[in-house]
Amino acid sequence: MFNFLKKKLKSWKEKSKKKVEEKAKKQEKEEKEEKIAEAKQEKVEKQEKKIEESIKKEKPEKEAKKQEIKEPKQEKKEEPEKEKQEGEKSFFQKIKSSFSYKLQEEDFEDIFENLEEILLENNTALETIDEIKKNLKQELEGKEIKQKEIEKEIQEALKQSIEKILIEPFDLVEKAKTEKPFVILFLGINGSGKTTTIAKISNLLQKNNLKTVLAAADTFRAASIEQLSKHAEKLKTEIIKQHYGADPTAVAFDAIKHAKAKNADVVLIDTAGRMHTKENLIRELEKIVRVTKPNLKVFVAESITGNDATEQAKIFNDAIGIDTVILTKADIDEKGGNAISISQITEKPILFLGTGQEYKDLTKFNKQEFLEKLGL
Ligand SMILES: Nc1nc2c(ncn2[C@@H]2O[C@H](COP(=O)(O)OP(=O)(O)OP(=O)(O)O)[C@@H](O)[C@H]2O)c(=O)[nH]1
Ligand SMILES: [Mg+2]
Repeated sequence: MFNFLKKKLKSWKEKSKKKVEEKAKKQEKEEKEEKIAEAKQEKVEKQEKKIEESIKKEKPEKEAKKQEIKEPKQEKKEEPEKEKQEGEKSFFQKIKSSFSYKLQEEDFEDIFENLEEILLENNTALETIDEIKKNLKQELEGKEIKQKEIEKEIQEALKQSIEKILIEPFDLVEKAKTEKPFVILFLGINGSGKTTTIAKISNLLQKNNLKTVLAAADTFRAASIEQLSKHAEKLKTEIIKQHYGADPTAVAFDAIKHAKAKNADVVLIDTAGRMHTKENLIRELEKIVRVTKPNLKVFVAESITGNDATEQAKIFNDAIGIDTVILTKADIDEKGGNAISISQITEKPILFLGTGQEYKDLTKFNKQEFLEKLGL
């Protein structure tokens, strides 16, 4: 999962480190040379001053010599010499240990150019890349970076930049207990994994002692009612269905009525992913929302569909308003940029990742785990 992006980001870190390190080393060398030149100049000036002073003193010294007073000249000379040596040593050590590099505008250009390519290649939307770049610059701008820590700092900055975009999800099981029946509407384009995800969620809720009712409100696609019925049978839960072409809103409404009568906890509404036109589909979903007033509208998207998933999320979010996202097929997604883009564009949390075709293949989305998977 997300291995391709992980590998790419690793090489980005190394490349960025190299580039910045080269510049930092050059700057360190220049600074050192400048400081050495300054120190030398200082030394010359001091010596000149000394000579001047000794010339000035010469006259009264000649008179003093007459009195022949012995002075411990040698000892006096040695002490300041030693001090000077130690002073110089610590001075150069100081330059070395305290040197840190401040990223310049051109460094950002280098870092961003490479990063932009990688993120684009990994299904991250342009708008999201801009946000990451903005965050990254904020993290690194003006920061004094020790040479040894360049890679670590760059990695940490990218981690923070993506972390800022991702939203920690809520606990679905706990949330589902806040109302009875708790109504969840699943929406998304055809084939994204809605029906399979409904079965997985029902399984999870049932395992947590919540009674579910499935609503077969995809009355458009042939075989969709059978598909959900099979899941209901396997999961030993109830399903409310009608015939093909029936009004999806009526099916959903019936399921809620049934749940109330049977004291069920959660209603899971399956919807069509395609109708005659996209406008038809959106209008139908709007109607279901108006009538059933779901507690949660879950957008189901495929992790692997490139930038399409993000665009669809935007369309559904603008038209219907989604509360959260489930990203399916993460098990076969090596890229992972969609997770970042969808979070950034919808500003809604990713609740789960679908990680296979079995009921158990549903993993709660976790920001830290996701970042770790990307090697951050
Ligand atoms: N590998 C993998 N396959 C999945 C996952 N979720 C769903 N699928 C598969 O994706 C295909 C489509 O899933 P469905 O649940 O039928 O998708 P849908 O959104 O209901 O499709 P429509 O009813 O046509 O709109 C099926 O073959 C599922 O088994 C997942 O997390 N991982
Ligand atoms: Mg379906």
